[in-house]
Amino acid sequence: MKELRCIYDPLQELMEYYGKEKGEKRAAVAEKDVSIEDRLKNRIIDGDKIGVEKELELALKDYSALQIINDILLEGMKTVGELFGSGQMQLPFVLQSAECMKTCVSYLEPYIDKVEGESSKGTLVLATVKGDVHDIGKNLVDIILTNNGFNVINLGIKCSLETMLESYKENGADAIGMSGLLVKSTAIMKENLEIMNERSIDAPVILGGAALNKRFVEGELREMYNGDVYYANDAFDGLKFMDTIMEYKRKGERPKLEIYVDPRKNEKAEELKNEDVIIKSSIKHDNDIPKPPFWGSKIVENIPVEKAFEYINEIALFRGSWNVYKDRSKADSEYDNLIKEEIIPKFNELKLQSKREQLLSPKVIYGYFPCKSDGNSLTVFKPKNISQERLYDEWKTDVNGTDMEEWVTFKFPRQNTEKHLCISDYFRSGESKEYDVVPFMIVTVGGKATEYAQKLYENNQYQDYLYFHGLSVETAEGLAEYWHKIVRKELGIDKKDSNDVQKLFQQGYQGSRYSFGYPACPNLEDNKYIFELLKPERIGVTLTEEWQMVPEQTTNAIIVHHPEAKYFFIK
Ligand code: B1M
Repeated sequence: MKELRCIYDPLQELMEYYGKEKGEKRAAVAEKDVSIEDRLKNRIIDGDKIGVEKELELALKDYSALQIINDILLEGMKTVGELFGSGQMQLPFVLQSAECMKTCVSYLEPYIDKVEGESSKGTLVLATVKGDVHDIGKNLVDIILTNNGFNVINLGIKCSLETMLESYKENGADAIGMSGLLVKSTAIMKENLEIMNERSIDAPVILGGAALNKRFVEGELREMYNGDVYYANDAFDGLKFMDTIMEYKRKGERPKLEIYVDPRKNEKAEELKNEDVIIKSSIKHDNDIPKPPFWGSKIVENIPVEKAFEYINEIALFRGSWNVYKDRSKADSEYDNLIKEEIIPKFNELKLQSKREQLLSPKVIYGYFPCKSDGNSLTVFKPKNISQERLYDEWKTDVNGTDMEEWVTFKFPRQNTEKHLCISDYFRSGESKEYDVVPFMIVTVGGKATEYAQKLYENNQYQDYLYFHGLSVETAEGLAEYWHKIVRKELGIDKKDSNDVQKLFQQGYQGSRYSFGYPACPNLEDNKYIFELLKPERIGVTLTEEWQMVPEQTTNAIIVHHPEAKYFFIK
């Protein structure tokens, strides 16, 4: 029996590991001594869906389908939420519970008596806002809410406010959930709330996503929006706020929500006073300019996916994407065992599957370009009168002996505190006789990866979805790390490269790789200039109207060879 379980559901083992004490106790108690209610509840907590139909059949003798869902299974999900909230349960296992819940509900659905009426606890219209292609955050919210008894109308990505409002009205929904990964998306959310104000729509709104914070949502937005607006840090916050919204709806009242006041507000005002003072950094220009192997750009395909795997940052994957953290209440050794016995094997299994089924196909487009800086700007040059066809290829020319013209100019922000750094400072200025060299790259593993992740989600394979999606995006980042290494080698500046891959993640090399949208060059719109320089449509990468790249498993960078270049923040 145990072997059968392993075939169908290998992670059952992990649940046993994870809930050791509970598991041991249960093993000691014969099945017949545990009530059917507790058995079902435990099934949900353990995420153990194999063969659950038998228990559901048994329960149907005493309860209606709706009673089973609302009074037994949802109680189990409530415990799951509490375990997650207290840090005792990790996200992949929450998703396993949600999968079990989904299996039970699908089994019970035909038994739900139509006259029992609306079975959901409330309805949320959920979408990723205009211009933003980020799917997974919103989908996790959908999974958690749906499997906790709410009806979620998931409108997908890049969703206009019009579509959300139409759906809200049409479905008589109780709230709107907006999600977004980008800083720009936070501005779109604000704009959406302003439009809703203008139209006297005061639907409760829940906002979530990487670039948001409580200060912005429950301070600034709560102050301006005529309805109620909540900041959800994670999917369970979304659940909590839906419960609040429904509770007040039943009472026919509005909650008294406090406006969040930022305790650092005055400090910030002080900082801003200095904003106009521009002082240059003291970056020296006595470094050698490396000689690139070619000028112009080049496409590289057929890169073995294992090369990108070698440069995956496991901490970013396990903790960041898979959300597997060390629980404060457990010993380090338990977490280490979990990583060693379950997470690493999962990682290895997924890498093999991805290679076997060719789910990830690394592609790179990169190039070396002549450039000169001027204050905060960096101008990239191209040979005069070059044809479009030759422009997007290797130029086979010595740029210092050729007539060149300006092509693209980046304007970078400068730190107004600390060292007054600006990316352009790392390059030779216009006064220099020689051109400096700036490499740019766009790397992707996407396309099929996006489709496969979507398929897992649609098949309700929630845990696999989280695992695969995480692997795919971190492989894109690994590919960028790997290609940055190639560029250092080609430029002959790889002498300082650490042999320890872990140290590469902390910039154990000469120079720096900056991605647009990150703190040293926060302007995501500059992606359009990289697109002009590299034309990545040639490897299937496109740009949305809000400057995000499709497929999502894609990243880009400007590479700086200067020995003093390291990451820095523009506040
Ligand atoms: Co990058 N990235 N990235 N990235 N990336 C961010 C988003 C960024 C915030 C990092 C930073 O600056 N510190 C930054 C955006 C800032 C900006 O807009 N300027 C950024 C950038 C700049 C970029 C690129 C543009 C860099 C470049 O190449 N120039 C590039 C863009 C890619 C593209 O256009 N396709 C890029 C690339 C990548 C990778 C491919 C390497 C990878 C995958 C991206 C992806 O998943 N699409 C990646 C990653 C992994 C991140 C971080 C580290 C993690 C994002 C993530 O997947 N989180 C991120 C920084 C961070 O968040 N710490 C960052 C996991 C996901 C499940 O969480 O979506 O937040 P999240 O959803 C949560 C909650 O927020 C909440 O519940 C969810 C589940 O708990 N929630 C809701 C979300 N929506 C909700 C709605 C609700 C309720 C709750 O309503 C009811």
